[in-house]
Amino acid sequence: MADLRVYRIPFSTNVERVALAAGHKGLAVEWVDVDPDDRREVREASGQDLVPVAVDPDGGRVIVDSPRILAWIEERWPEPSLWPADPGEAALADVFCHRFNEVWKGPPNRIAALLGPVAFDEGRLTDAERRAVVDDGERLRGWLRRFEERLDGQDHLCGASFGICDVTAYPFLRYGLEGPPAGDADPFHRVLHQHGGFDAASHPRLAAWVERVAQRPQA
Ligand SMILES: N[C@@H](CCC(=O)N[C@@H](CS)C(=O)NCC(=O)O)C(=O)O
Repeated sequence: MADLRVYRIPFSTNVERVALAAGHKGLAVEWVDVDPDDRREVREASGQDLVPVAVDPDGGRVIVDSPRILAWIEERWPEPSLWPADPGEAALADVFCHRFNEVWKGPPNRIAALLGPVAFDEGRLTDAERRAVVDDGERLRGWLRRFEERLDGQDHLCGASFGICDVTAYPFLRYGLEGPPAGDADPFHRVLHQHGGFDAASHPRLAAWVERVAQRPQA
């Protein structure tokens, strides 16, 4: 029997967080593949449309929102840990993840909303919208420098070991290096690559970190 059941859609960044966390802990996940254009199954299970949704097969507890799912996984299967053992470091890791979710995602989300899900045509933007895209792109690229600095002398965002900061950030930052894979038409991922792109020459430590985390097991 699987340790947990998780609803997913293809190429979902937030689902990949759960796959990385479960892989780290050696958990068996029963994946429920959902048609991105037909969310009835997710809605019936959780009362909302977004994935990931995790279900505890024993208790039937349903958890939505990837940060909550990750916290639940850590509580239920504490070893190997995703959070640093030192309480102060663990608190800082939480601050990082909160900021990543609440602040870092802002610019690419705003750019994707302006460009629209299909058209992706910057030519039809007003001057003010185009300036907003430029500003948000600069913000995103500016923050890349901070990740590069953070990785000076350490292999992972939380410190020496792989942990919750890597799980939280990798599924998004990877698009800066790699670009969306074939079949991934999500405009948000395209924005991450076009406006937050980097390579081994511009950001060697960040690029090496993407390659390193890509080797991690995923459930
Ligand atoms: N805060 C939620 C966001 C979940 C979310 O936005 N999921 C995306 C996939 S990564 C989704 O289901 N989007 C709806 C859609 O693509 O139609 C989390 O972290 O799990």
